[in-house]
Amino acid sequence: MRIGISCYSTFGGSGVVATEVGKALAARGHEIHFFSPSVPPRLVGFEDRINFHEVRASPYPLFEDAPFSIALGSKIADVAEHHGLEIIHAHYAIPHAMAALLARMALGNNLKVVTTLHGTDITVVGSDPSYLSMVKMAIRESDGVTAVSEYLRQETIRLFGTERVIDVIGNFVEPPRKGCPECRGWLAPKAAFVLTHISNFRPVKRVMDVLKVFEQVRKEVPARLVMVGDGPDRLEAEAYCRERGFAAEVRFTGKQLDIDTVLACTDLFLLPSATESFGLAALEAMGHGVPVVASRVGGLPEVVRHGVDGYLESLGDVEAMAADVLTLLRDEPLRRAMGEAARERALGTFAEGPVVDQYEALYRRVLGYDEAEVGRPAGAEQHA
Ligand code: GMT
Repeated sequence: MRIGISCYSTFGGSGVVATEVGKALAARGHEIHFFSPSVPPRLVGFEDRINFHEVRASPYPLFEDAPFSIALGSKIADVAEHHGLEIIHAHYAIPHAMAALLARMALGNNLKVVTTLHGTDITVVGSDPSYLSMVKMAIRESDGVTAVSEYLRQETIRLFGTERVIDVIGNFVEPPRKGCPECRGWLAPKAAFVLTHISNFRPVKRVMDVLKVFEQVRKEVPARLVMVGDGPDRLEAEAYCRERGFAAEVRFTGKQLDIDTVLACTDLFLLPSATESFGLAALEAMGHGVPVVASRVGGLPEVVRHGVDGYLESLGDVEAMAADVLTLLRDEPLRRAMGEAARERALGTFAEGPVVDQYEALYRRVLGYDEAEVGRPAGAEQHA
């Protein structure tokens, strides 16, 4: 198949998932065209059948903001026409799904649109009155819609009152690369435990809860906290560590592409988010055999099993989270058993192959490949 993928080029999970799905599809023989304002961080290296199209909205004195959605729709339509794209897969509804629908219109309906809902495109921004009608329209008009968890599927139905079929296709992790033996020494003294948090430091991630949990833990056991990522709440977080006198025990690394190296040095992962449709960062930690302590919100219970791969506590209950962390740090056999269960779950239930199979099956369904042997678009034979 010839497939377009539009996504954000930030470090966020939706861009990561879109890039990894595209790479896996290319490895299976499909032709992939990525659309984004810049190269997504995980799209490194030169690989066969992978193409990248930079999307730029030209400025004009009349525009308050250059209209990115129109530039994206235009680029998709152009590439679809000249490269014979059959499908455009929009990751994150705003504005990718609307731009894909515009491109489909421009092409006289000669393009199928699949939209993957990732979370805040529904739960936070999507339900904002300034976007609601358009997100609703995108869900209704896409040829296929997926949500990354059952929670997100149900939230979409609740918030948008849609009756359309939404397939749940979860996220995945690849087996982690080996860590770097010296790195642990850079992060913590020999006897200290390493706790890690990875996010975009937006209010929804509740980074102050991460610090409050750590503040309690450090009083009981030697530990270091690694804060990976960047975003609006970083300054407040750094100031808090200084004011409370434990700044030397917290390392703010900023954005990191190589999270495998950090996770390979980690004893426990913290994710106390206000909401999380899936929690890809938690799954990535689990892939490294790292147990997770998180809030019991959104789709997190579909990823982390309470008492098996880690612990889930009520939103904002930093006391309970700190107690869980201490239980795990003080009981090495328990920590190892939970880490092993987490690794098995991540690399088994959330393995790449079955997830990519589901996306491929969805594309075939929207293209009608399974119904009609005759009249399939040219080039489809090798994937029949
Ligand atoms: O948090 C965001 O708004 C960013 C978004 C993203 O682009 O990474 O995250 C969402 O998509 C991820 C990938 O599917 C999920 O793992 C995250 O749980 C989800 N974030 C939220 O629901 C807060």
